[in-house]
Amino acid sequence: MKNIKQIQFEFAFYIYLLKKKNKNVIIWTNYERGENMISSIKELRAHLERNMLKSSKIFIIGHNSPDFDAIGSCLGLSVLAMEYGKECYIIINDEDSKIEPGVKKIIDINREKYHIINKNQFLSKVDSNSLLIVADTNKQEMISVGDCLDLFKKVIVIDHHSEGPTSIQTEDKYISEEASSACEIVSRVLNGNRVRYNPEIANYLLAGISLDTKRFKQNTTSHTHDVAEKLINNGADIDYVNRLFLEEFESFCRISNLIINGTIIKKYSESLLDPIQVSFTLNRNHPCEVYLKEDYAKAADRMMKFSGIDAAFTIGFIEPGIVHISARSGKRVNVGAILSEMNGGGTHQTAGGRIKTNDIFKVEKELMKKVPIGLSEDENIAEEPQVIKVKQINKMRKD
Ligand SMILES: [Mn+2]
Repeated sequence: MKNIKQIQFEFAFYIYLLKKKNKNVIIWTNYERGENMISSIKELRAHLERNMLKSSKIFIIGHNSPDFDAIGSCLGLSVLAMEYGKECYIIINDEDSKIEPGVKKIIDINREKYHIINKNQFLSKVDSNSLLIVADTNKQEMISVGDCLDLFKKVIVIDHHSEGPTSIQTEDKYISEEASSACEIVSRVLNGNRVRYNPEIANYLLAGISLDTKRFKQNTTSHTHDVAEKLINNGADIDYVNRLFLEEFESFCRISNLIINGTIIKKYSESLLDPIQVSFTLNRNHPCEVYLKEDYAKAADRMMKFSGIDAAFTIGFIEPGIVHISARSGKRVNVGAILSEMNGGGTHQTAGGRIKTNDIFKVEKELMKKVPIGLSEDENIAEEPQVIKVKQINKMRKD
């Protein structure tokens, strides 16, 4: 019987012979977790070409809460699919409020042109000869169609993160941990195939690389710089890319200001060890300030990250005369039940509401009174909820 070393040697020798004869071979190497991998960009290009041409429809997806690298690599892959004349869709299933502003801008601009769809729309389009390409992640739980992988004839993964126990099981993986980003890999595929792409796509690919290398300060190789040069030659505008990042910074400042300048935390139960704590955020310095609806949702999400907060409400104007409430909670407070009493509603953990008024403080007061509606009867509810934390309320309300 042959041992494994002999088999490996013979295998390598046959590959060598085939390559010498100039045959286009795909090498399947045995990965440490026993899965097959595509081992070079050249093979990836051939592999993508063959599988894209064979498929009836191509679906492309990045990780949930896509960043610049995820959206940039998805758009780059769409360009390739369109080059082959294929029906192609990008699946993005996140709520708008969960997507960073710079990324959301890219999605909004390209929704029509690159057929960006959600999971429900995908379910109505997928057929038995569909291809899925996953970019910028290899983990099943990180993609919104992770529970529908059986619907695809083939799944190809293109990523630069290490694999783990929840990695997608497929024989078609190109994972290069040396690559700075998924956008770097996709750019190399496009450049190698001499696919023509417009300056906008070059911008998005450069933004992805720029994000994952912390602006070319980390994880770069000669490939990264080579690809960046080619993207710039193809019309990428560094100024535009910088402005995309600035948009995220501005949104971060807006939300942080809202939280820092206007959060009260109240204790709603008498339990000493594990009291129910609810935060109320509104701009107490400039109560009439108008924010985006997404800003309130993000502020509430951010408050929930602090341990000890069981529910978070953010309150503010979305236009003059209309006050919006965004609410998030863990297990102990039913914010949907509370907000259904305030012209809104939602689920146990996520809810919202809007009220026509100019008196935002009255809305807050009313909301504070309604919190016990969302608490379980077993809780020892305090009669007068105690304020345990007030953040930097510099100026008091004038009227
Ligand atoms: Mn990435």
